[in-house]
Amino acid sequence: MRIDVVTLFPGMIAELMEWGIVGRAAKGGLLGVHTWNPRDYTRDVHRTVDDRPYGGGPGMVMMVQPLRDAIRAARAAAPGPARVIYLSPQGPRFDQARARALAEGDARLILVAGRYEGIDERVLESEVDEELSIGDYVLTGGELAAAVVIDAVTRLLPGAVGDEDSVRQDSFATGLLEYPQYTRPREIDGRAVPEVLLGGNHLEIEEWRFKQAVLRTRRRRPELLSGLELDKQRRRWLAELPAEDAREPESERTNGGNTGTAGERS
Ligand code: 4G1
Repeated sequence: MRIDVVTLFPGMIAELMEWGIVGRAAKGGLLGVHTWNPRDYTRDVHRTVDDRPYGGGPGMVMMVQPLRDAIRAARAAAPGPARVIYLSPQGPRFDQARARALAEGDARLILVAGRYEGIDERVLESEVDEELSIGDYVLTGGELAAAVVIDAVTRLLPGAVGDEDSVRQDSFATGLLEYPQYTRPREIDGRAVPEVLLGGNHLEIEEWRFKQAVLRTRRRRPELLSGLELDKQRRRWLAELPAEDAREPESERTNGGNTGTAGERS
């Protein structure tokens, strides 16, 4: 898959391409990422990329001409359909379903990362096909949002993750949060690994993990349970759970009220 990123800070995207599964996908040719810097499309000696907002007020807006030329250059760089996506707090939330749709679609992606107070509304209207937001908080730029999209989409490309099974079974693919994980040692400060995981009874382990995942999801993210689709086995296991679960220890969900205040015992 080809992904183009229009950004004033291409180094932020280049860094992402060096590491882990995304790095391997890029090196293996599964993923091709190209960056387009509006600064390279400026025409003045100062290479200006920002401009003042009409109406006044604080902050600057991305200058129209360099941004527009960079987006158009990205569009022209390869044939075939492209989706120009502006990462923006005004967009619908980017979630796993959207990641799947982008990974499975035929269109290549052109991700536009904003800076300053964002982009001119008319550039949005004429050059951008859709907007996506990674969440509700203030950022200094759209690059991290673009990185989130690249990461989430890349791991869904066939062959990107070594173990396809882990992609199929992971949280959101199953519709549930993850069950608790344990590794060596068998005991830490008197806290043992649950016995069932040591027994080697794979059906029993699968049942325990499923029930743990449901209990966690019900307590922490109950809204995820509404659309859940289960096979016969899992429907049976679900029916065995108590209607209201015995309280998960608070320490599993929070930091136990530890505010980090020096000298406080939690
Ligand atoms: C108003 C957050 C402004 C931010 C309200 C999630 C945030 C891109 C995202 C902002 C950005 C809220 C995102 C804000 C983002 C222009 C340059 C927009 C950076 C910019 C809640 C600054 N998902 N934010 N404005 O953060 O690009 O994609």
